[in-house]
Amino acid sequence: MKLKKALLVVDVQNDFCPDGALAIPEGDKVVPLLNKYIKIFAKNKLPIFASRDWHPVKTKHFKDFGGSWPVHCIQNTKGAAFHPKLKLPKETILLYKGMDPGKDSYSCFQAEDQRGMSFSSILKLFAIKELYIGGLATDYCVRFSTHDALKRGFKVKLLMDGIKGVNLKPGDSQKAIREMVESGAKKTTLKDMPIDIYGKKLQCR
Ligand code: VGL
Ligand code: ZN
Repeated sequence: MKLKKALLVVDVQNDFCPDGALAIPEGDKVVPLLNKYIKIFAKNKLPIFASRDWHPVKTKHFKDFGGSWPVHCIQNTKGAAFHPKLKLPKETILLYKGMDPGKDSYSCFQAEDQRGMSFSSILKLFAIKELYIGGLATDYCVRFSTHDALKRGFKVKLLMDGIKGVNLKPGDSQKAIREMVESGAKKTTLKDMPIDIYGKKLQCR
């Protein structure tokens, strides 16, 4: 069966890249790979979503207010901007998450577009059945988004060459990957993509 696919690029923002406020080791390494996935989806006229962690100045998500994290991805700051080398086409659907000052939210299923439409409503509108998920961080937003997607009945392809983790504890990312796969996510890499630049068209309704 051919399922309608979409790409979800998670939180590829300056603060999650080297020199950022919550730097993920080699976080920026995903950028050229994700740009290739973006090109494939754009060529095939399939939806591309890009989320941003988008926090208010005061939130329980931050250490200063009882949470786990240094201050990062404050709305409309350079730290919250996409990595400058990430090439998002103008049709990209932008998602925002983490605006609630009262709680942590890591999943893109708690994200919304600029008009306040939830990610799941948009997926429904486009009749998307399968999500290709990459970005940052493997052990947080990618993990929570993947589990939520699977719980809601979406198929998930995890972009193994397009994810990097925080690893607060060593091995967190490996554990996250193992759990995502156990829950039904399938691993994929760029060279597995049935893409036109490799001589085959991406099959899709
Ligand atoms: C994230 C840590 C803190 C994420 C967000 O999007 O993965 N991680 N805030
Ligand atoms: Zn955050």
